[in-house]
Amino acid sequence: MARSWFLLLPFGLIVLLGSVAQAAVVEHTFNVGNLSISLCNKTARIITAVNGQLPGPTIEAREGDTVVVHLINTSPYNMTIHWHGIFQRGTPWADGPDMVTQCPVQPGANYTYRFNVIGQEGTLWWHAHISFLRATVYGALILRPRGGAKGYPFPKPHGEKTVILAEWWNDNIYDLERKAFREASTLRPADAYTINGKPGDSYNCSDANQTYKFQVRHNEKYLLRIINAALNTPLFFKVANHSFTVVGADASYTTPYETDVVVIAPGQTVDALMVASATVGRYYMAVSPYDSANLPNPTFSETNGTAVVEYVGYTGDEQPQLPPRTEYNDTDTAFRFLSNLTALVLPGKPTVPLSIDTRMFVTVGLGVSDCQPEQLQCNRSTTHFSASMNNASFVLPSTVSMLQAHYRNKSAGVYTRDFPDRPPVIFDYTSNVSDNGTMQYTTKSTKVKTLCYNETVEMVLQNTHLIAKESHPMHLHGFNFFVLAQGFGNYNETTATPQFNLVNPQERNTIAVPTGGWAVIRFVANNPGMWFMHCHFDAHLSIGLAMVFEVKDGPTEEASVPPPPEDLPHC
Ligand SMILES: *[C@@H]1O[C@H](CO)[C@@H](O)[C@H](O)[C@H]1NC(C)=O
Ligand SMILES: *[C@@H]1O[C@H](CO)[C@@H](O)[C@H](O)[C@H]1NC(C)=O
Ligand SMILES: *[C@@H]1O[C@H](CO)[C@@H](O)[C@H](O)[C@H]1NC(C)=O
Ligand SMILES: *[C@@H]1O[C@H](CO)[C@@H](O)[C@H](O)[C@H]1NC(C)=O
Ligand SMILES: *[C@@H]1O[C@H](CO)[C@@H](O)[C@H](O)[C@H]1NC(C)=O
Ligand SMILES: *[C@@H]1O[C@H](CO)[C@@H](O)[C@H](O)[C@H]1NC(C)=O
Ligand SMILES: *[C@@H]1O[C@H](CO)[C@@H](O)[C@H](O)[C@H]1NC(C)=O
Ligand SMILES: *[C@@H]1O[C@H](CO)[C@@H](O)[C@H](O)[C@H]1NC(C)=O
Ligand SMILES: *[C@@H]1O[C@H](CO)[C@@H](O)[C@H](O)[C@H]1NC(C)=O
Ligand SMILES: *[C@@H]1O[C@H](CO)[C@@H](O)[C@H](O)[C@H]1NC(C)=O
Ligand SMILES: *[C@@H]1O[C@H](CO)[C@@H](O)[C@H](O)[C@H]1NC(C)=O
Ligand SMILES: *[C@@H]1O[C@H](CO)[C@@H](O)[C@H](O)[C@H]1NC(C)=O
Ligand SMILES: [Cu+2]
Repeated sequence: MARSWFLLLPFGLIVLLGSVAQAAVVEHTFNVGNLSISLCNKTARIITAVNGQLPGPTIEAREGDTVVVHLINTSPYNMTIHWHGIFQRGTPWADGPDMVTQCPVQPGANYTYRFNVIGQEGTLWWHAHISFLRATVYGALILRPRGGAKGYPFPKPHGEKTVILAEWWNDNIYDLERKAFREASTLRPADAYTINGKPGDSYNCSDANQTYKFQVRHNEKYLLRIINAALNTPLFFKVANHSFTVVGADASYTTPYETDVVVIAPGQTVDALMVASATVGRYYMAVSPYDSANLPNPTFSETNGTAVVEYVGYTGDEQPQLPPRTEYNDTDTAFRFLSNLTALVLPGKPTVPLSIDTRMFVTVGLGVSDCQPEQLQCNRSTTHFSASMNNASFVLPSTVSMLQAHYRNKSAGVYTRDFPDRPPVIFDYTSNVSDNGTMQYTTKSTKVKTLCYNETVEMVLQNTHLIAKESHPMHLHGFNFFVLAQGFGNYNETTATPQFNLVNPQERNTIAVPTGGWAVIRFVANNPGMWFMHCHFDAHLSIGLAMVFEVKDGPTEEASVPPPPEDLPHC
């Protein structure tokens, strides 16, 4: 336990809570395999799922616990699991992204993920981090305070409800992805949005089993743990006749924020209190898409997913009420919600770094590139989509994981240390053409940004408008970051700096960079390893909207990448 004690020290939070609760080991076996399911279709089909469940099992732990998950892959596909939002300090081999921190667990093989939950409380989740299989391989990861629910920085709710939002395709998602890759085409929109694995009855699914039901008691207060597990779609979330008090996001407590709509991008979580204060009855909970591209003919599914909130004691059979619809292109509502959250400042919690060692300005967006050799059905006479950060379009290595190459000090042929701090060309990022095309044409590479242990980083994320402007949900592995400011248009340091929130900026692991706009984030590189940063739209990640931070070892053994676990999969 020597390592754990060292890791505890920087976190005054734990000292503050001063609980005598024993740290426990939370152990699960995840059998990833075929599940035959009939969802919104009388004909059953086979999906990939954990322990035959959709969503997969919920992991519940307390701050300070150790989580151990034995992954047994009986599916036909290569598999890895990512523990989204967990810092993995001291356990970088357990992070999970395919070919970044590990080779995949091949069909018939197994691997044990082991990590400690240190200094984190709130709602996180886990999901497959290989191909598009997270469409059906996902679940909640709930972190309670050491002393349990009485340790919340808000009055203990009467109950808690996990609300996992996702997208559902009627076809095999792996096959859809391979097809899109071979043809260099885009994935078609989902057939349904789901709440806790069920689409609800706005989709011609007459079967009552297709609607998830939440039971509540009149006047009781519930903590909703909302997770957006959708592959490609930010969502508006509402419950008819009810409003929310947001108390957390991405497992960081927030200043209580009152709202009747929650806006949540893929990869994000929101903890919100909801009082069952309406008339005893039945109400729809509904999710509908936020299409930040605001295209005249939206390419996404315009339907919405529903669940039912039913009051105990209600005996009627009226059709529940729907909440008022949020327009798919309502960027004002999205920005109001996403930009207004602030952190709940608690003694002992890390605060925003004020001195910066490394400043990066990173453009994020779409472009075009040549067909790759493996894209056999790619039409070579037409250009096709690519995505990039600072015009570098990321591809995964194929022979060894980046963390293995880093650990063995053998990066040659696996990655290069030249991820740029600036884009190659400065132009009007709100324009849909770059001055000479340089920012539109991208080439594939595996570039990392190397950081010294403990370096502080400020990154301006600037969305571009090339091909399309969109709100890209940028997710960083291994760290939370502080969001100092965000806005629309081109980032202007002179006007943005005075807006920086250095007092109580929201802390997140995924930032929905405003569409056609920018966001400024800061983090401390106090976690040695290889940490993926990428758009949490799988449709963009797969075409290169990613980079990796290589964080060097610190001065002590505890601040160094440990040897890999014995069962780490080989390629
Ligand atoms: C799982 O389903 C696939 C079809 O999607 C099938 O080819 C395979 O044999 C099944 N595997 C098992 C173990 O049933
Ligand atoms: C339902 O499943 C059948 C058999 O797989 C398929 O032919 C049909 O298109 C599906 N219906 C929908 C609405 O996806
Ligand atoms: C996990 O894999 C190892 C090595 O192949 C094997 O010996 C072991 O039986 C497997 N365990 C399970 C539970 O499948
Ligand atoms: C439901 O089915 C009807 C008739 O088959 C069709 O017109 C309608 O578009 C369907 N609605 C949805 C949301 O799929
Ligand atoms: C609905 O679910 C229940 C319980 O799982 C099951 O007994 C019943 O057969 C299902 N109904 C249909 C139409 O699938
Ligand atoms: C959900 O979709 C239906 C149409 O299928 C629409 O009538 C309703 O307004 C939508 N509700 C929300 C909350 O978006
Ligand atoms: C949203 O789209 C509708 C048409 O689909 C359009 O009338 C409206 O102006 C758009 N709103 C914004 C804010 O662009
Ligand atoms: C939230 O942000 C918007 C700007 O987008 C601002 O107008 C509004 O007053 C802020 N406050 C609240 C409580 O929404
Ligand atoms: C585009 O402009 C940049 C400078 O603005 C220059 O470095 C680059 O070579 C130009 N590229 C092409 C293809 O003209
Ligand atoms: C890393 O930063 C922390 C907080 O500023 C400091 O306490 C620690 O001594 C630093 N460690 C190293 C090796 O610089
Ligand atoms: C940034 O804002 C300042 C103050 O409004 C203005 O003078 C300057 O021209 C702007 N810079 C750019 C590059 O637009
Ligand atoms: C599965 O992983 C192995 C090891 O990395 C790799 O050789 C193989 O090509 C992968 N299979 C697929 C279908 O991607
Ligand atoms: Cu994106």
